[in-house]
Amino acid sequence: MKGKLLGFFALSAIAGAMGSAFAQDAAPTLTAAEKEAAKKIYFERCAGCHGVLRKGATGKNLEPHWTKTAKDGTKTEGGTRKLGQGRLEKIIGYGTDGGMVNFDDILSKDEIALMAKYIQNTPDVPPEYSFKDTMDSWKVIVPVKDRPTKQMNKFNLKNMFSVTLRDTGEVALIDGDTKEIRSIVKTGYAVHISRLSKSGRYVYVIGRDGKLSLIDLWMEKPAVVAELKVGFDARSVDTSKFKGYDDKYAIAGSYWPPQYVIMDGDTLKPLKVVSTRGMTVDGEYHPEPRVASIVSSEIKPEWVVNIKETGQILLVDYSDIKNLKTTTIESAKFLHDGGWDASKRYFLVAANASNKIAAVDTKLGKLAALIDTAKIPHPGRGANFMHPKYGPVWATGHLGADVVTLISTPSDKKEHAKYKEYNWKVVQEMKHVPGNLFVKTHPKSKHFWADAPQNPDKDTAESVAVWDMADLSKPKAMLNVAKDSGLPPTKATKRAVHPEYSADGKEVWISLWGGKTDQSAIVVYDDATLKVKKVITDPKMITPTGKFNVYNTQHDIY
Ligand code: DHE
Repeated sequence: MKGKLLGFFALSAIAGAMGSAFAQDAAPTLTAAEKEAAKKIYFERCAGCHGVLRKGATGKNLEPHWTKTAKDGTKTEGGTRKLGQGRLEKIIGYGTDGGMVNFDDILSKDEIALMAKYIQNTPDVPPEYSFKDTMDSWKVIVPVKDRPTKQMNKFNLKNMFSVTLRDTGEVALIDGDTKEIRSIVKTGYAVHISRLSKSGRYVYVIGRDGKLSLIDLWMEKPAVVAELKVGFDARSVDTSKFKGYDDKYAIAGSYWPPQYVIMDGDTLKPLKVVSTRGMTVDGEYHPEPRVASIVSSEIKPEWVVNIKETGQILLVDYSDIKNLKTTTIESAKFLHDGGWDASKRYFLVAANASNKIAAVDTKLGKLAALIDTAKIPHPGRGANFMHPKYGPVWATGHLGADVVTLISTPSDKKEHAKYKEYNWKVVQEMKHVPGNLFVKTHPKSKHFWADAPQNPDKDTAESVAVWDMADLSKPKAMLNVAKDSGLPPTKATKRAVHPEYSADGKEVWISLWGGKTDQSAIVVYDDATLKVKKVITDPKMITPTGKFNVYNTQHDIY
C-alpha cells in the first residue's frame, strides 16, 4: 500500500528481533555537505516521530543495528527482513502498512536515497542547551513598562483565533467576529501550538525549533513582545492558571534536549531548566525522554508535564520554584497529547504505543486509571459532553483504529451519582475512520466533530464527520470541507484538520491544509445547520493547521 496511513510513525517494517552480535556491512559514506543536508531533512521530517537519537517512540527505532544491511544481505538475526539501502528507500518513498508515511511526494529520489544512507550511520548526538544558553537567547522586544495598561484595539479579543501557518513560521491572528486577519506574526519554525495566559491577554506560541514567542493582544496591532529559545526542538507550552498566579509564569517543554524551562510569564525571563532524563516505567534508563503535552491546573499551583519516552507524568508545583517539588506518576508509554475532563480535576493523556489513556487525579496527585483503548489514541485535547446514557464522557479519536472512544469520567454532582459504575470504562466506541487527529465539541453545542487528515483516502482526509450527541445512533454527517471551500481541486490532498469552536460555541472552524504553494483556507461552519458560513482565504494564509480560540483556550473549553 502506498501508505499515507497514520503519517506519524514510521519504518515499522524495519523492526524485528535482532541481536547485537549480528554481522553487518559498513554504513554508506556521506560527504560533509550530504551529511548537513540529511541532518536538516531528518530534523524537519523525521525527528518528531523517531527521536534525534533515533531510539524510536511514535516511529520505530532507526539505529544502525536495525537499518544497516545484514552481512548475508537478506536476513536479520530473528526476522526475515531485508535491510539496507534498497529496502530503506522503498519504505521512505512508499511508506508501510504499519503507519510510515510515504515521502515520495515530499522528497526527491536523491533525497530519499540520501536519507536511507544517513540513517545507516550512527546518529549524531546534538549539543546540550544550558541555563546560560537559554538566558543568552532571551529577548525582550517591548519591556513591560512600555506596554499598554489597557486594551488599545477595538477587537473582541475573546473571539480572536491564533492560527498556525505551519510552513511559513508564522501565526495569523484572525478576528472571529469579522473573519479578518488582524495580524500575521513571525514566530518559530513550524509552530506547533498556541496557549493563552490566565487573563487572556498574552498568547504563547511555540515553534518546533524551540523558539517561544509571546504576543501581547492589548497592543493596537498585536505583536511579539518577548522571545526565548527553550531548546532545539519543542512542542509544548502553558502558563500558570492557579488563582493568584495569573500571567505570572510560563513553562515550555523541549524534545531536544529533553528538558523543560520555567520562566516569567510576562517577559519570558528563564528561571529554571529541569532535565527529564531518567528511568522509564519499565525501569530502563532513557537518554531522550521528550516533553510531550503540558497543561496547567486551576485547582493547584501545578503543571501536568507528560514525558513521552519514560511514560512518567510529572506534577510540577510552581509555588516555590527555587525548591521545586515534583510528583512523579507512573503510567504507560509513549505519552503524547491530552486534555481535562469536564470537572478539570482529571487530566487524560494518550499513551499511544500502549493503546491506553492514562487519567491523573490532580487533586490527589495519583494515577486514577489506565484505560485500554483501540489502537493509537490521539485526542488532541479530547472533548467532553453528557452522554444520553452514560453521563459525563471524555472522547478521544484514534490514528490507528476506526472508532472514537468515549470514556466515562467521574463527577461530584449529586445527579451524576447514577453514572459512577461506568467511571473510567470505555462506554462506547463510535464508528469513524483511522487517521483521526482531533475531536471537538462545546458545552453550548449539540454536535461532536472529528477530522481524519491522516487517512489514506483523499476524500476522507478532506472531510470531517459530525455526530448528533443527543442520539449517537443516528448516522453521522460527512462534510467534504475541500469541496465546501470552493477552492480549485488539487491533485495533492487538502487535509481538513483541527475543528475549533468560536467563543460562543456557534461556529466551527476547520483548516484546509494544502501544500506550501497551494491555496489553503479556513472553512467556517454554522454549528447548528452544518452549512458553510464563510471561507477565509488569503495568499498570506499558507498551510494553516492548529487554531486556538482565545476564550476557549484560556478556559480549557473542549
Ligand atoms: Fe502535534 C499538539 C507532538 C505532528 C498539529 N503535538 C501536540 C502535542 C504534542 C505534539 C506533544 C501536545 C502539546 C500540548 O498540549 O502541550 N505533533 C507532535 C509530534 O511529535 C508530531 C507527531 C510530529 C512532529 O514532528 O511534530 C506532531 N502535529 C503534528 C502535525 O503534523 C500537525 C497535524 C500539523 C502541524 O501543525 O504540525 C500537528 N499538534 C498539532 C495541533 C496540536 C498538537 C494542532 C494542538 C491540538 C490542540 O487542540 O490542543
